[in-house]
Amino acid sequence: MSNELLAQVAVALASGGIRVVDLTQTLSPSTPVIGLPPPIAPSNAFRIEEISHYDERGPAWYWNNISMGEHTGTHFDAPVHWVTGKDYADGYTDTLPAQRLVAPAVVIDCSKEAAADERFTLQPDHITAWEAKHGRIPDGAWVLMRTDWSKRSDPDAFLNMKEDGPHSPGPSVEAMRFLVGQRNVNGWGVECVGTDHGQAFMFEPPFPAHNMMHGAGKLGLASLTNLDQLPPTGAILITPPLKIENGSGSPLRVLALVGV
Ligand code: 23J
Ligand code: MN
Repeated sequence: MSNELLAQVAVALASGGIRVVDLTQTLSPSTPVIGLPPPIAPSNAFRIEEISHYDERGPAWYWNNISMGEHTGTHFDAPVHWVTGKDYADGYTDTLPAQRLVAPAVVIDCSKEAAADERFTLQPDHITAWEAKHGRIPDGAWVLMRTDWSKRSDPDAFLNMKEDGPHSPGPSVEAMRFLVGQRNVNGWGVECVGTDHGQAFMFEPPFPAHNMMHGAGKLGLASLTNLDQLPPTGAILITPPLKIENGSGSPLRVLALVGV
């Protein structure tokens, strides 16, 4: 049976019956990086240096050296990223079960709310209203918060740092408590620079998406784009992070399979 299913998937991929949507932002030196106030240590931006470009340094080849913080651009948050997830032996980039890296996704469209209020906070009510329309969030599914925030191409507008911290949408403590306690999700994904609300440093507990999701062994995806090209249910995400030894996360390519 599963061989037949895969054969059908192969035909659909070849014929365009399954569309592959790229949910990844291009990685460049101007890719925005999360800003945390001193004395908190900063994360390095993406750097790229040419090794050779079909020249005297390497006559027939082009390649680069790259470096960056693990949490740069479109990236994966592993459970051990947060202190609440530190004891998951299978919570590192190199120990996560591969089975969790291909999973269904649901998309909660908050684009109108985020356009009206750049500090829009997702509540459990929004999730249950979504479920009343689209059905219960399936076990093992990613929950993705669409805000159209990725359409902010200017890095300053994307980070939207103000005197009282970043103004960007994200989930409430109660929304995270609901998804972690009442549903069996694979993880939580967003379009903003991090999985938490811009003001989440002031929430109780602080950074609930990180604190509660990773505390429950769940995964995170940040700086996603093209969520407006996904259906509310039915997409399948392919999200393998780099297999960094003892890694807390990594930049990655996120692909969605979508039925046409
Ligand atoms: C470290 C501290 C706070 C936050 C983050 C990292 C992230 O958003 C991240 O990329 O994991 S909020
Ligand atoms: Mn991160």
